[in-house]
Amino acid sequence: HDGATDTAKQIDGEALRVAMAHSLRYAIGKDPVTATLSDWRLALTRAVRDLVVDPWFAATRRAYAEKRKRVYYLSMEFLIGRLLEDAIHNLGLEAAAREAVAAHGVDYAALVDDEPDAALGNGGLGRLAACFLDSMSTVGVAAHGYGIRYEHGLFRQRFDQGWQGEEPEDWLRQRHAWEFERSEVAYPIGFGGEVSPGEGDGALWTPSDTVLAAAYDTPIPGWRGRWTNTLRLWDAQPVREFDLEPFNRGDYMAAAAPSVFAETISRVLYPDDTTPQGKELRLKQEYFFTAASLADILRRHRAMGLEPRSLAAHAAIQLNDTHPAIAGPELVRLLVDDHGLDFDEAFDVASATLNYTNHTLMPEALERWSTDLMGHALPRHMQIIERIDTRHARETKRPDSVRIVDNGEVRMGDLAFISAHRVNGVSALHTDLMKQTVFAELHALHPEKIVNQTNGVTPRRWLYGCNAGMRRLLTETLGSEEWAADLDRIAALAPLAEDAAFRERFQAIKTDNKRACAAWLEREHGVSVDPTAMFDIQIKRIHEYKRQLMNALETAALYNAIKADPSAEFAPRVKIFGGKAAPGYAMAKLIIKLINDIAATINADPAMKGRLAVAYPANYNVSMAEILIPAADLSEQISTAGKEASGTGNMKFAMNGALTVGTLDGANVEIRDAVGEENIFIFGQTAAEVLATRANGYAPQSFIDADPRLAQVVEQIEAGFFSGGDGERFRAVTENLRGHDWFQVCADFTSYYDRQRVVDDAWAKPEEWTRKAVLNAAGMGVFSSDRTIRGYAAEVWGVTPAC
Ligand code: DL6
Repeated sequence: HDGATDTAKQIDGEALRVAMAHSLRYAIGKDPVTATLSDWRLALTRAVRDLVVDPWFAATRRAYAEKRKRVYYLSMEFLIGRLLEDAIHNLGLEAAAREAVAAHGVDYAALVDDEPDAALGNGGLGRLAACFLDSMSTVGVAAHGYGIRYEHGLFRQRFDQGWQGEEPEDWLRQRHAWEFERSEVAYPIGFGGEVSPGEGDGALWTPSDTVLAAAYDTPIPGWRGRWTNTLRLWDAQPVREFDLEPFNRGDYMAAAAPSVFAETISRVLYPDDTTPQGKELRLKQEYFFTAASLADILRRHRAMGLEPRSLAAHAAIQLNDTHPAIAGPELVRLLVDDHGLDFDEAFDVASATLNYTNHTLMPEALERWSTDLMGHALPRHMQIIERIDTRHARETKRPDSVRIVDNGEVRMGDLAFISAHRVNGVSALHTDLMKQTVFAELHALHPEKIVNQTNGVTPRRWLYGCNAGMRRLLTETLGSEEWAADLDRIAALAPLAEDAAFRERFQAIKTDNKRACAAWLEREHGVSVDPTAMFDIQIKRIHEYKRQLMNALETAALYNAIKADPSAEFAPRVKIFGGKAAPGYAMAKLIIKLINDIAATINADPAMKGRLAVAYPANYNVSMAEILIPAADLSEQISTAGKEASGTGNMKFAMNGALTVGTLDGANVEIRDAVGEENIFIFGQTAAEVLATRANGYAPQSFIDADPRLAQVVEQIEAGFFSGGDGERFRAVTENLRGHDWFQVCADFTSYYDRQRVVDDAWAKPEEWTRKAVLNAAGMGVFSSDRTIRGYAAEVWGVTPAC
C-alpha cells in the first residue's frame, strides 16, 4: 500500500516550512512580520491542501479509468469539525508540520486550536456522515458527499445563569481554506409555479422562483492519501444579483430582494420549523440540495457517455435520513420531463439507484409535509408522489393500507422506503424494531429491502487523532500505525489486559488525558476538578429520551447519600455533562438549567470536596468531544431502551478505554457482545420491558414511592432546594416525572442508582478496572466506520473498495 500517493514520504519539515512561507506570502498575502496566528494557520492549511491535490486527482483519474461505480452520499448535515489536524494525521505529516510551524516561531497546538469547528450538523446523524466521508476515502470507495454550505452552522451555546442562550455561529467569517469554489458548476433550482401537461408522461413545470446552487468542493483524503474523495457543498445564490430599477429609484431593500430570497436557503442549519415559514424554508433547503446533487450526478453520468437508463449500474445514491427523500420524485421528474423516459421506467431506475438510511423510530422525527405546502412549493413533485403512491398501491394490491399521501400529508419515511433499493437501520436492535414497528407493513410487502448496517466511527479522528498517548502505545504494541486503517488489529490488546506492566502504561495515559482535561476545564470554563476522581461523562444532544435528567437525579441522590453519611464509601466522581438543546425544545432547556442548578449546589458545598463535582462546559462540539472522550473513565449511555437508534459516542468512549454504564439500547447491545458482559455495566429495562410497562398502565409515582432516594430528590426540586428556594422553576419537570414520564426515568432510576454503586465498587479495584478498560478498547475493532462502509459497499451499493 505504500504507493506513489503515500504523501508522507514526499515532504519533510524543511520543505513544509518553505511551502508555508510561500502560501503565507502568495495565497494569504501576508508578510511574516505582521502575520497573525490565523494567517499562519491558513498558510499551513494551504500548504497541506496542496499536498492533497495530487492524490485527489489520482483517485479521480483512477475512478474514471476503472469505470468505478460511484457512491453519492446525500446528507443535510456533515458535522466535520476541524479539518487541519485530521488531514495532517491522515497524510502522516505531523512531525513535518510541527517542525515547520516551530521554525516559523509559532506554537503548533495554538495554531491547530485556532481553526473554527465546521458545525454543519446537529449531532449523531451529521457526525456519522463525517465519519463515513473519512472511511469512504480510507477504504477507497469512489464517492461524493453532497450537502449544504450553511453560512451559519449549529448555534453557539452559552449559559446565562445556567439557562441556555443561543448565538449564531459564523465559521465562514474567516475564509474556509479547505474549499475550492467551482463557479462554473451551478444549477438553477426552481420552486412553486405552474405545471402544464407535456408529451407522454412528461410535464412542463414553470417555477415561479429560481435560485442557483453553486458548488464548493473540499477534498477528503483517506489514510495516507491512498484515496481522496470530494465533499461538494451547495451555496444558494440569486440568479440575478439585484434589481437595478428599484436601486436607481433609491429603494435599496427592494433591489436586494432576489439575493435575500436566495441566500436565505443556505443561511442556517436547521431553521426553527415550528412556524409555517420555517417549515417552508426547511422543505426548500431539502429540495435545493437534493435537486442540485441529482443534476450534478446525471451530468457526470452523461459526461461519461452513458444513458440515463443505465444510472443504477454506475451510481448508488444514499439518502441520509428522509431529509433528501424528495430525491425519488426529483429523479423521476428529471428522467421523465427532461430525458423522455416513461414514468414506470423512470421509477424503476430511481428505485434501483436510491437507498435510504433510517436514524430514528420516533414518530415525531419522521418527516411529514402537508400536501398543501408540497403542492405549493413543488407542484410537479406532488403529482409524481401521487403517481408513485398509486403505483405502489396497485402493485402491492394494497390500495388503502400503506399510503405515502395520507390525511393531507406526505409521509417522507414511506416515500423514501418505497423509492429505495435498500433501506437500512443503524444497529441490530434498531433494524429489528424498524421491521416490527414503523415499517412493519412495508417490510411485509418488501421483505428483502431492510438490511442492518451498524454504525461505526473513524478511528483516525476518534483514537489516533484525539488520543496521542494511546496512539503511541498502540503503534508500539502493534508494530506500526496501520491499526488506524485496520482497527481489527486492536484485538491484540486483549491478552495484554492480563499484563500488569501494560495495564500500568494504559492507565498512565488515561491519567495524563484527565490532567489535560482538568486543566482545560479550569482554564476555559473556570471549573476546578480533581483529576484522580472518576470522570463520569455524558455528552450528546439534550433530549428526554437520552435521559440526562436521570443522570442529574442520580447525581443529586448521591449528593444526599454523601451528606447523610459522610463516612460512606463512594468513588470520588466528577460528573461531566455536555450538549445543546434545540432552541425550541422547552423541556430540554429546563433540564439544562436543572443540571446547572444541581451543579452549583454541589460545587459550592465544601463537604463535597474530593468526593463529588459537576461540570457542564458550554458549547459542546466536536473539538470538545476530542478533549473529553480520551479523559473519560465512565461513559453514560442511558437512553430509554428502544429509543436510541445506535449511538456513536458509546463507541468512541469504549475505544478510548472508558467503561460504559448503559441500557440495552441501540449499539450498546453490540458493544456488550464485543467486550463481554462482565466488562460493561448494563442496567434497566429492555426495549420489550419498556413497552410492557407502558402497556400495563405505567404509573411513575409508584416508582417514586418505592425508592426514598428518588422521592427525596423530587421533593427537593419541588421545594427549590437546588434553586435558591424557587419551588416553581422546575414544576414542569417534576409534574412530568410524577404524572407522565414517557421515557420512564422513574421506572429505571433504582436500577441505575444501584448499578452506579457497582461501578463504585469496581473503581475501588483499580487493577481490575484497567483490565476491563483494556478489554473494552480491544473489542472495538468492529466499531470502526471502515467496517460499516465495507458493509454498505457489499450489501447496499454493490461496489468493490479500491484499498
Ligand atoms: O445513526 C447516527 C445517529 C444514531 O447513532 C443516533 O442513535 C440517532 O439518534 C441519530 N439520529 C439523528 C437524527 N434523528 N433524526 N431524525 O441524529 O443518528
